Amino acid sequence: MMGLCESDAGGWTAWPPHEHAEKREEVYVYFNMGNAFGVQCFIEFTIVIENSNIKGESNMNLSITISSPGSKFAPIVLQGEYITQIYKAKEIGYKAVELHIRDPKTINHSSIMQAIKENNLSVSAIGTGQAYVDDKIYFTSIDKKIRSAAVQRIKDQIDLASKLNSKVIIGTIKGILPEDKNGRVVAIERATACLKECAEYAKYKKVNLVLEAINRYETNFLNTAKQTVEFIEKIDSSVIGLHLDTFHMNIEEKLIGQVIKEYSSYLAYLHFADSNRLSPGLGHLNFSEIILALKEINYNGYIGVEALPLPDPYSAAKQALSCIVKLCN
Ligand code: LER
Ligand code: MN
Repeated sequence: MMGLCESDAGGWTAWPPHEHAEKREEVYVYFNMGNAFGVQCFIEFTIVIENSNIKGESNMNLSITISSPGSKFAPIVLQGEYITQIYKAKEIGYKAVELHIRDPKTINHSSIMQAIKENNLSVSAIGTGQAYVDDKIYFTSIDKKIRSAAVQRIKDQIDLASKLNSKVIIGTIKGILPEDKNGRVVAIERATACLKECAEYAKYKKVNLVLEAINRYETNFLNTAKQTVEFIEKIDSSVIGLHLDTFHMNIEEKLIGQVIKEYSSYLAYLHFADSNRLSPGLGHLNFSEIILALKEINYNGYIGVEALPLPDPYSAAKQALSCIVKLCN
């Protein structure tokens, strides 16, 4: 689509309604904008992932979490406007990013894809927890409208993931369970139906979902690797894998390395944070044992650093990278 757009100074707008390369390529020429004029081009492209392995014998890939500002969800290392943070991730030395997005319909896909491409980065996964934390939508809700909104949100994330060639994390959006036994059974059935619908759509879009085990202080639904794997088996979809997070495992599991090995055939994604949710090496988790277990199972998926941005985002991101690279070598 092409357009000639007459406007005022600073008024970048085009008519008829445009979509910034969601479905078509577009070119606009802006004129009569004071002493400025502009040419704007949008072109659809898909990001092709190149493997970005940490040096050493292992085949592990490290990714850093990024989210837009203003979310109540705290353990994200790089917070702020996506494009700036993408450049920062590259500058610090990461080859992949994990993007936490509240609602993909409210962000500019093309400019994010452009920044990812310019920096030769991969997108390991899209984090979806903000939908639960900030918008209160989740799969176990008693309210059909809330459940449908949660499913639709994940479908929108799947659409974006198919362009970014990334996975979609199903974490806190799965929700919580009521206390009574019957209520729990019904809530699990609701979550099952929601996840099945998302999985079917993901399969159609050739996107993989990863289901995260989260500790008991954040949810009472799927806390351990065992519970999560049993649920994955029940859903019975080829596109859902197990997502483990060392911070949650430290609370829920007896031996982290052993659990990684036990469920290796399901393991599709990892979050790394230390016992205190700081970057690896700043708490008391035994990351050499964890890396050893990952090497033993020949894990070749991504490890997303999902840690608090402390003492500051730059130091937290650097600390995680140097700690893990050192342990992998
Ligand atoms: C929640 O604590 C968490 O670990 C996130 O990855 C959830 O999406
Ligand atoms: Mn996590």
